Amino acid sequence: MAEVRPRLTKKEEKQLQQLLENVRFSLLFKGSIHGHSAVAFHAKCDFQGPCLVVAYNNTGYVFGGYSSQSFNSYNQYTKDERAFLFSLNKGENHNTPLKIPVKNADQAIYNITNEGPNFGAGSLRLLINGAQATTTLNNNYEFDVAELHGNNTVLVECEVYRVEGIGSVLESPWRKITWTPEERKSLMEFIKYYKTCVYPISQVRILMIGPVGAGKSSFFNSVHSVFRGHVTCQAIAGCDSTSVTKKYRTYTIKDGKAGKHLPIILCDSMGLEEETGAGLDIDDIPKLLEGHIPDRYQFNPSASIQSDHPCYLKSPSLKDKVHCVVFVMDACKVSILSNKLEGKLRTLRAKINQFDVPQLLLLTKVDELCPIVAEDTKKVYKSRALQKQIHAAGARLGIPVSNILPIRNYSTSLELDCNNDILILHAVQQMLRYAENYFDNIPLDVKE
Ligand SMILES: Nc1nc2c(ncn2[C@@H]2O[C@H](COP(=O)(O)OP(=O)(O)OP(=O)(O)O)[C@@H](O)[C@H]2O)c(=O)[nH]1
Ligand SMILES: [Mg+2]
Repeated sequence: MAEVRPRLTKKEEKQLQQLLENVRFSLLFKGSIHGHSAVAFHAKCDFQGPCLVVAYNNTGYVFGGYSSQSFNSYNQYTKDERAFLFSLNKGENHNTPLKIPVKNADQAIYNITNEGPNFGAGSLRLLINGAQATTTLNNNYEFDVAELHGNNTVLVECEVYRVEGIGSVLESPWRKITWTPEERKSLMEFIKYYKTCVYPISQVRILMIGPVGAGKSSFFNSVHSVFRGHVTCQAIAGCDSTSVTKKYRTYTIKDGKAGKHLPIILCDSMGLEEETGAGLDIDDIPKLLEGHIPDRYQFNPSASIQSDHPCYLKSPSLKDKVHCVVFVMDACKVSILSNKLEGKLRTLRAKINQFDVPQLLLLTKVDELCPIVAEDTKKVYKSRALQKQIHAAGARLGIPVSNILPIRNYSTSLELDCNNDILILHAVQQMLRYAENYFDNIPLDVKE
């Protein structure tokens, strides 16, 4: 028996992927092997989930239809709003496939035992009298027959592919982002020229808190990288069972190597652990918020800093206080976050609320969570897996979804990527905006 190998070329597969986005095709049925018959078709293709039927005629047209619902032998119509017919264009625009969406979804597919694939009650029928197709113009799909198959219904092959991965991306993003170099530039300018609403505070202090290994230090490195123009690693990042960051660091960032300082100070803290006496001591948080803890202070997981400590800053001013808190969490760990750590984070939130400091949540490692995002950062707001994690994180920590931002830190790549930069810069922009709410909340006499 001949080998059951797809006839679809890589180029044709790519074109079909433009119509379906982030899917893989796996060959279920091949007429030349299994038989160009309704019986063989139903035996191989019924109840297989979303399928793509691909017909090849002897003048080189590759055409067919997609059903997001399983084929079956129930002798009735299957409703499918996502069904379509297609043809891989042979003309000048040969890279742009023709997609004919269903018009009457109630009659998208006609599943009959003694017939092969039948789209739209005869709009396109395949495996008729063996390797034949027929087309009928009705209201279920509207198309030009010549465009579909060049008026040639004699098939040299008919294949059915199961479409895997459908449903892992949303049709349209749930947050709109402009993914262009101009957008990247305009975000950078926004940050560079940002001025706080409170004179003489020129820099907004942002405190990053989160579990060990969440990507806090990497986030600083990422922001630094964007403004430096290449990937940097000033903050030590890495993996360990306890926090890699042991000292409190308040990082300023320059615009370029010799440029002006940006209006942000990113404060990197030790990672949180679920046990008391390990990781960042949550009693240190109010002191961090109030600006009593200086740069390079060595955290002590078993005891919070006291006012008689030689490093303790006794009278910090408004500029030394934290103006926005950013929780940092690994997107892959949201569902396995222990109840103890969740409790600790919730306690922290309650403490921070008492200081009226606005809070954001960065969900890092979105590339590890979702391979679709790993391949293309632009899909970040289309990935269902990530959307689910964002909602789950919001529910677990009691943070509104509007305050949650996905991030892909520079961790493996040596080159900057415009789309990655846009995500990072968006997060910084949000931090500046949230810090403004902190300043709005403080009484006038403190501001003056
Ligand atoms: N793939 C991927 N890896 C990341 C991302 N962010 C951080 N990492 C990796 O995760 C590991 C931990 O990152 P760190 O930045 O050190 O995490 P941290 O929160 O500072 O950790 P501690 O200082 O130990 O509390 C490092 O190996 C990073 O390279 C990301 O967005 N994607
Ligand atoms: Mg760190």
